[in-house]
Amino acid sequence: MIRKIVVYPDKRLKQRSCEVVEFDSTLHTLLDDMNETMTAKNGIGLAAIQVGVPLRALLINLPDEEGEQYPENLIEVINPVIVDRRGSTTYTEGCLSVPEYYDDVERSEWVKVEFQDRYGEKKSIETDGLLAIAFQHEMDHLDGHLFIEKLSFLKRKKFEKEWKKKLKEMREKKK
Ligand code: Y12
Ligand code: CO
Repeated sequence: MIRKIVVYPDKRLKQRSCEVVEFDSTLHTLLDDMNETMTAKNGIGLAAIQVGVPLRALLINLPDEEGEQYPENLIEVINPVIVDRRGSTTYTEGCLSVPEYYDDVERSEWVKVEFQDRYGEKKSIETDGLLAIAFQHEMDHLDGHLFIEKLSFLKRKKFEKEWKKKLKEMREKKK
């Protein structure tokens, strides 16, 4: 089932998500629905809070060089922790909860992440490039942070002004 995406400035996006303790059918349905929602919205990453569920669960599915996404490339990540990080890199990020806005964000270039899969099995990944960026972006959601918080003061001010205008236009269109 496709779930509704929570959009900025919804206050749910600011909350810290809770650790997953039950690796049961409710979690599996959530992950399946998140995957369906992410695919339907052309996303490459999605955290549970973006569909309104405050659990430390996220998905990443990076496209290949042709821009195609494949189910076998889906990574399901539960209770992740970054245990090591190195370097720094900048990438133009976007987020399904802040649609149509993209900006440059600086993050660690390489990360080692320990997490669990949907069955509670412990996993570890060492990665760089787009996957490292996606892990960091999605893990920020678990702590109630959005990429727009990393913008400079002036860029953030400009964003807030444009966003208010956009929300007003959307509300007027609905009338
Ligand atoms: C690198 C940078 C950021 C991430 C986090 C995951 N971000 C996304 O998956 C962003 C998706 C996105 C998709 C959009 O397209 C549609 O909604 C159809 C989009 O455009 C609009 O909203 C019009 C914006 C963002 C991982 C790796
Ligand atoms: Co996001």
